[in-house]
Amino acid sequence: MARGILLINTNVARPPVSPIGLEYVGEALVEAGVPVQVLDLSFEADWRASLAGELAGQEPVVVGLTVRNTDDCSFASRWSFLPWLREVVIEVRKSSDAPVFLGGVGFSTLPEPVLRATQADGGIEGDGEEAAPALVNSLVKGEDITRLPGMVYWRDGGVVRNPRADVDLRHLPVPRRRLFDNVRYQQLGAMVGVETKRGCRQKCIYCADPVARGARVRLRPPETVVLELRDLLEQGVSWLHLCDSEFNLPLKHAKDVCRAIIDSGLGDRIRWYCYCSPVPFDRELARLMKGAGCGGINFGVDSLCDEQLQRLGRVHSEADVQQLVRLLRSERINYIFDLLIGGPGETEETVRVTVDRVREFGVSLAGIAVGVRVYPGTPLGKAVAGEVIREGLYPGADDYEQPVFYLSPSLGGSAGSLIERLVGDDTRFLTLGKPGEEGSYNYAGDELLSRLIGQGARGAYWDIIRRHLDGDI
Ligand code: B12
Repeated sequence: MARGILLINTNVARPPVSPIGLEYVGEALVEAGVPVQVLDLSFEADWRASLAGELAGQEPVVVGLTVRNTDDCSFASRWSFLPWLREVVIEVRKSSDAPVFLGGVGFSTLPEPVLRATQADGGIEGDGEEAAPALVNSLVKGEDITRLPGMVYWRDGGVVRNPRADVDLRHLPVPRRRLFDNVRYQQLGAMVGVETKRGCRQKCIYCADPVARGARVRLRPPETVVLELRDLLEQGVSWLHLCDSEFNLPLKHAKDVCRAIIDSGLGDRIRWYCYCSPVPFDRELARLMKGAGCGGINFGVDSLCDEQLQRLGRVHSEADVQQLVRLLRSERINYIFDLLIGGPGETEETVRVTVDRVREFGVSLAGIAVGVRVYPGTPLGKAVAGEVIREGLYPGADDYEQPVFYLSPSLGGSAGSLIERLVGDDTRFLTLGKPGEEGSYNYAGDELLSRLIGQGARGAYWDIIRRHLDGDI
């Protein structure tokens, strides 16, 4: 391959998630005139042979791997994907002398630990649309890459991280979405991703989003979102998942995007799912979202106990959530509430209050994750680094190459049995357990979910699990 790049999707979890991040980078590279080759390991039965075949007789300037997930973020399984990524890096090096560079939201969340664990040559932190073409051009010209924004590289055995440069989404061309086989992803039950913005200015103490994407919110013009949706639909892709961390932040943008979809006539031809914050969420938004094809919403509720919500840095209250439930019910919106149990200050009492209120408010479906993933750079990570928090860490936070979790010491070893006791056999609760466990909504390798999809089930994975537990499928 002449002076180009080989992009490899390393996310092989089932049910699958299409590699939107790598596709956006790839389309930007094509736009910049860089020869692009892609290899999607998600579809390769013998990935070593496919990799060797792809590299045979080729001399790419660089090989780019996307690192979407560092692990499954479940305290119950603590399944790290870094050993797998290390294997891919080793395998690439058997067939090529090209440097191996990493990128992706998982990489951007933990750049140094991921680089150390995989021993790749470097990586790009944050947005890839401008950084990847800059990297290839610098390598082609033999220029120094250590000055490029977002570059993460080795120097004298240490890892150096250059400040990130956020792309202005208003000026990006509409991605063509033709580098990866999104139709095949959809056939395997994936909801194909689309973004409407990047960045989040909320201050939730555990969340890595402001770390990985920045705290400045950058909006895509709604018309370009619609053009991308229309193009995907013309290719046969109609099941979608928005990749915004919270679709309703800011509220006006969410409404503008929905109105643009409705005005374009796409609302009843596509079905999409998304994440939302419990506030701000009003009736107008609910109606617009439905009209624009929204099939279900995953709300990051975390807790239904005000003191705990404040400790987590959340801005909503239990009263806001109660009001939200009424609104969702009256507008017949399909939803799940994500609960996060075990943060700093959590006690058996605050957990009991939360579980009781799920029933009292009449919440139709709630997913419970026990144990908070700790990331450096978040308020929680900083409290751990500053030794403000010393207990409740699993394993210790001196080794971020392992997934690190925090669990409030006052719950300690009894958290699992406490949840079992409080929830009983109430099927309105799912738990973030190991992939494939009955009632678990861990999607990183869920055979039951894959089987249900194989039998024709479609939609958000939590919705498929819910319908299965209800005996509908
Ligand atoms: C939407 C979403 C989902 C949807 C996916 C639907 C879909 N079709 O995409 C669903 C609900 C299915 C889902 C599931 C899971 N998810 Co999820 N998800 C997200 C979310 C909100 C968006 C990800 C995304 O696509 N972003 C948009 C793209 C464009 O951005 P990007 O990938 O970062 O790519 C950019 C750059 O990173 C860079 N880049 C990307 N690749 C490369 C490669 C190179 C070489 C370079 C140079 C640059 C580069 O350029 C791109 C463009 O600028 C993120 C949180 C977030 N805000 O990012 C979590 C997130 C990625 N998910 C996460 C997790 C843990 C999971 C699950 C494992 C949970 C579980 N146990 O079930 C599963 C995994 C499923 C799977 N098979 O992978 C974590 C990963 C954290 C970590 N430590 O790695 C995140 C970060 C959320 C969080 N903070 O906890 N998820």
